[in-house]
Amino acid sequence: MQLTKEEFKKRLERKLDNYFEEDVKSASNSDLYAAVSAIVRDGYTPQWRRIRIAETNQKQKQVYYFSIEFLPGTLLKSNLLNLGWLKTVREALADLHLDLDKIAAAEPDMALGNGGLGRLAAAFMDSLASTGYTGNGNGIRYKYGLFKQKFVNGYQKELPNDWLKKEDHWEVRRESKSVLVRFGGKVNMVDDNGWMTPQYEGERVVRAVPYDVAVVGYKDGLTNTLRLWDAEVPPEEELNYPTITDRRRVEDLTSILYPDDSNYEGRLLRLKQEYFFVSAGLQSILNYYTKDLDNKDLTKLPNYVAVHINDTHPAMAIAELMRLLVDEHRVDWDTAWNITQKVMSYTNHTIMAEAMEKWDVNMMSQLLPRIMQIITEIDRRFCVGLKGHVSDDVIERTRIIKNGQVQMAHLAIIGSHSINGVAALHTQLLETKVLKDFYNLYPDRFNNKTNGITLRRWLQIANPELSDLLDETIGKNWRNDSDEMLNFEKYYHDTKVLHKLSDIKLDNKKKLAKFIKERTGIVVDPTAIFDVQVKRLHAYKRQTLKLLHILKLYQDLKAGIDHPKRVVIFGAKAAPSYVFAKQVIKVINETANMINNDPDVNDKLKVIFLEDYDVSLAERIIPAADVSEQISTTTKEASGTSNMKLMANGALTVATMDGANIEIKDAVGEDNIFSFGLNKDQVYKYYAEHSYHPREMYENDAVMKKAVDALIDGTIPNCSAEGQALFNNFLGDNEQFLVLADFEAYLRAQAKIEQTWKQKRLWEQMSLVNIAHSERFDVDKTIERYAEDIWHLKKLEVEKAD
Ligand code: 26V
Repeated sequence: MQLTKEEFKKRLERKLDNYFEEDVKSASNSDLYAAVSAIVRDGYTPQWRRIRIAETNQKQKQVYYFSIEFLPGTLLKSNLLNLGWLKTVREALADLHLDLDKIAAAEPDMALGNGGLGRLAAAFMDSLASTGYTGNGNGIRYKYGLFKQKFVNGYQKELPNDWLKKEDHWEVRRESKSVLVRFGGKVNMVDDNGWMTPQYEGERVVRAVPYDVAVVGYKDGLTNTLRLWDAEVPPEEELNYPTITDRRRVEDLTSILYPDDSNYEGRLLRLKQEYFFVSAGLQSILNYYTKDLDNKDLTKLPNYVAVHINDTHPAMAIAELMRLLVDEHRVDWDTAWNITQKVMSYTNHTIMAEAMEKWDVNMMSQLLPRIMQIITEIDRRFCVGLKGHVSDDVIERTRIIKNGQVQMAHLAIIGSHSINGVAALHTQLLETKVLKDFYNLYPDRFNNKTNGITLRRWLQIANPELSDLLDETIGKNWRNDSDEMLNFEKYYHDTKVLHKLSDIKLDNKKKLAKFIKERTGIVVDPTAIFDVQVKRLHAYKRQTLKLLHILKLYQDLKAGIDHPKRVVIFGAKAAPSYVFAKQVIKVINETANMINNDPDVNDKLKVIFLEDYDVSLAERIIPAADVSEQISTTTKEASGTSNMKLMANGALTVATMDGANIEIKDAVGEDNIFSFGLNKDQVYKYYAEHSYHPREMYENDAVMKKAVDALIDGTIPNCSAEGQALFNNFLGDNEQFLVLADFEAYLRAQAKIEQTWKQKRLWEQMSLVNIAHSERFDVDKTIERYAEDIWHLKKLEVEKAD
């Protein structure tokens, strides 16, 4: 659909007049945002409808991506880009003396996710639409997104993120698609004409109302749907919810996103949330299948429907589909199980034992009595099926219900035809360590799908200057076909291109420096190394290792040992209940304060911890990064995705050989990455032999000792308790993340970074190689592999509108 500048201006005037009785000169950025987003909506709505009709007519198989988190960030610019309007609109606004970036900044981030897992789900949505597959998201419309982070005296404080305050401009409430979800009560099985049917007594009924968000594919892509469910009191049940407290309890179901992505907590509300969106999603799929597609033969369901379980949070989908098939559609158990396994597939996103979901049998029985019965039956049949074929030990280790708990990962694996990890190493560790027993049982179900990122957002939108340089050198088609980015490597010796690359980076750094000044009051030098670590705060991600490096640099500078100028930039939220992570934030903030105000350091080193890291902030930081910190303890980071975004923007990676870092190294070659640290075998050896004795390392390494002692010897003001906590943690024999074991190697890698930085041309060349090879992590490639290997999808054929 073409849009000219003049046409856009006309529409803008009309919208402003209709909505706000304002004109272009008087309207606020927030008014302008509302008007421009309305024009965008008008732009995609006809196509959205047309595609839904085409889907129903062609009866192509569709995937439904079930995820308890979706983290799209803002949508205005990405919808403009995907409609092919971004440039026109930017220019038209500029003609009117308006700045698209300022208008777009009025959009609140849709932060319905914690980190990697939620962001990946959003990237998959964008990619399915862009590559032409019919893929629907199914999730929860949280009233409050991930908390807003503030620092008060260096401590993290959490504030509610009321993103719906100003109403969301993209969602459409689809009341007609509402369904009912039942909780609690008692269930009795009664014989109804020979079919054992559940009869419910005293259950609570909640109405699930979908809010649909259009997912606009790039250029000639599809317009798909992200369906987010809200909980309401059903109008016909109002008498059962007489008090405000009763009603609030229903609405609370979808009010908050759990802000923890590290520790499993068996909270009833979370279990309710999981069942709520799973049941609503599956009911809506079956309604579509039996009514819109008019298909009564449920054995054919796997030819039309794939349901993907994003981590274990939606794993109850397996039991709920069984319930719907057996109880409501009267399909016999074996047939229903066959259908379920063919429909379901599951991705694992973490190997951290403490994040593995296990629900208490009693809790589940009370909240979801019929689901618990079904899971018990699945478990029983699983054990019976294996008896005599494998040892009883294996059965005990793999069964779903153990020690009064339901192991959600086991349910997900047993009920799916595909189980994948998110990077080669991660999948390998699932197969050989964490899920070894299952791998022995079902080797064919396991496969790897390395994560990807949407280059549309992280290059085209976040870094338009670099995108233009790619256009000028390799031509524009990389925007449709990322393979072509490899041609950028041909400019390895092209001085002009290398200069341009460094000019673009400097320009992005100036913009970030300005932003840092506005936000923090701190002045940073854009010519310094911008050294970036952006990700959730976790012990395993080792922001602490970076902290020790900072302390070492500081001590050097104080002692007159010179280093190239460096600005270390952190962005990280800690789960509100994660004490250690919050202590790390406090110590980093106090360290930053000390260094940034020490005249001896003479601006050679600055430490900036930006508040409230989210997708929008990532879009500012990542294009300005020189160094990408990917320093998790090897074996702990399933994949990582900020590593890919930073690489695509020309940052050089300093990395342990963990997660997708290994694949980055494979792509760019040893010489274009700074790799360091323990390998997986060394890490496992420490664990197996209990041979990690950090105190010895500390006693025997004067440099390490000095850096670590800074935590407790009064060097860093105002954080003696937190400093002591970190100190004790590092020196304990049971410190799992082996921070001190990697310290020396990390310093060496950083020294190499400094040397390379001094060779400007080499740095630019390495940066260029990284940009060129980021094509490997284009999410569209990841999606093609899911579509082909797991979901078995074909592309939808749509006629062009004009
Ligand atoms: C786990 C849990 C467990 C306790 C309950 C709350 C909760 C909420 C979310 C999660 C999922 C965390 C897992 C996660 O985000 N994993 C990240 O997934 C990325 C995408 O695959 C991957 O790049 C990161 O390496 C991985 O840490």
